[in-house]
Amino acid sequence: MSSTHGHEATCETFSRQPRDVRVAIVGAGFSGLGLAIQLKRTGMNDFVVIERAAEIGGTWRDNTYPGCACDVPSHLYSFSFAPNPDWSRAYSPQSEIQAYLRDCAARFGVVPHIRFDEEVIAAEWDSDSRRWLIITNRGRLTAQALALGSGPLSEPAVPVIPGLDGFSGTLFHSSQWNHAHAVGGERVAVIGTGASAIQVVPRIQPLVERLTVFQRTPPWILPRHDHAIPERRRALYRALPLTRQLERASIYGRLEIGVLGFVYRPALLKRIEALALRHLRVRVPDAALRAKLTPNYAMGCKRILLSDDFYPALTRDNVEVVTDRIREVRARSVITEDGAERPVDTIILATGFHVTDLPIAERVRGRGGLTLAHAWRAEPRAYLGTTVAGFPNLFVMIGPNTGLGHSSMIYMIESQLAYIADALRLMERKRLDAVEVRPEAQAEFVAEMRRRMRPTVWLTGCASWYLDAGGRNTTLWPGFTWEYRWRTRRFDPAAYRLW
Ligand code: N01
Repeated sequence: MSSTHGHEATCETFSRQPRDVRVAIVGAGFSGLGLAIQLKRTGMNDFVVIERAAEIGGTWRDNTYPGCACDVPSHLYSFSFAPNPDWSRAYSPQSEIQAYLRDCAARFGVVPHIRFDEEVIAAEWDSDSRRWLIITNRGRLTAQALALGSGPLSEPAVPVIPGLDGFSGTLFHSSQWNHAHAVGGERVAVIGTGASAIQVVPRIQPLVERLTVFQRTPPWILPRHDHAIPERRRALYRALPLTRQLERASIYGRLEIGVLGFVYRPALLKRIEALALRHLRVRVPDAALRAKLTPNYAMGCKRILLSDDFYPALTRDNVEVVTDRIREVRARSVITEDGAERPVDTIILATGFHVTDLPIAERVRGRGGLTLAHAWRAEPRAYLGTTVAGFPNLFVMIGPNTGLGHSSMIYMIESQLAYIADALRLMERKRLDAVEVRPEAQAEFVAEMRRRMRPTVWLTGCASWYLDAGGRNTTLWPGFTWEYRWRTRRFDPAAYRLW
């Protein structure tokens, strides 16, 4: 394993922290904090959360770009065990979600367990001691179980564009917004038209001199209908919690209907396509611009986006939508395949994340020293998206095939929390050192995922970050979320080697 840097300098701090714990959790975002809270609620205190940043929140800490907000209604995009009657809007802004997470961490007493500014450099399963040996930039610790809560949206994907390195203006990724730099009055390029870009563009358009949006694939966009939640309604939620629960249940039910179209009958989405096309027609009167923005693939194949202000922003005089491929970036301009050169002062990469090639997988070694990245070189695989053959006592939060395109990831995360906590309880009860999913149980699950993926809209021919390098959808859960909840309600020892 690689050596740590800065180890001596931080030895004193490190010596005050536990060297051996029952559970080490990587990341203090929704899933890592959720697991910490779950452990705390079930009376388990012997755990640490290793967080490389100085603050909690994961993707909701990192993404501070103008307009950043959730595209799932917040009454569902929150922990069921920590309801918040005070969400200010139907779709909460980033700052409110991060404040919510901070509040949850404090309320459930998990903050003292978090080791901030500490990054996992390597983690290796030691078969002799039957523990994970974890090396961080601050030293080393051992743990019986390792839970990866580092998430699929933590590593920005930087596109490979010739000359990008030599750009002499300002360049940053949407998830690393440069707040020290004001884009007002500048010529700005936004590369990408995904969930992040469509939130950024309407916010910066009124400020900049010229905005060039480089679009590779037009997204399907539906109206968002965001609105403030009036104080009297919030007061009702506070006074009568049942009303808030009903609101949550109704959002859940409404979104879950989408599964019928995404998974079972993609043809059903045709009706929704008509709504999206109408939205486009109403918002974009110019036929040439509309043609550029009209998707040529089945709706739902890529994530459906929600926005009321993206299309109107694109119709403004200072905005140009460019669909020609980018050929190269020069010191102060972007050149497209047709040879056109557009001068720019700032380039914003709204180009997404490393989702199916998680960098943390390079750092985790299971039995026999095999890295998770190596085990996943053909495709990411995990039983119930959570446990991996060859990696005892490893739990992957938001692992392969647990993602959603239609509803709240917090629901899936909570399903995993119950499963992991139950596994840990069983280990305690039966005095087990380790649990490791049987390869055949994992293979059966993977085969099931592949089979169930076949009729879905996600495999109808578009390129998307749902797909891995081999074109398989190893990202999404191909079914109703309540089925996943049911299957993870209890740890199932029959699928595991226990020792
Ligand atoms: O990233 P994306 P994102 N040249 O991968 C384009 C979540 N999220 O940051 O479609 C030119 O969706 C790429 O083009 P194409 C949510 O789960 C949630 O926007 O691949 N363009 C695409 O347009 C979301 O899905 C919220 O052809 C290039 C864009 O960049 C996920 O985060 C809010 C390119 C990337 O879109 C990621 O969203 C925001 C290149 N070389 C985000 N490479 C919520 O509200 C890529 N692109 C919960």
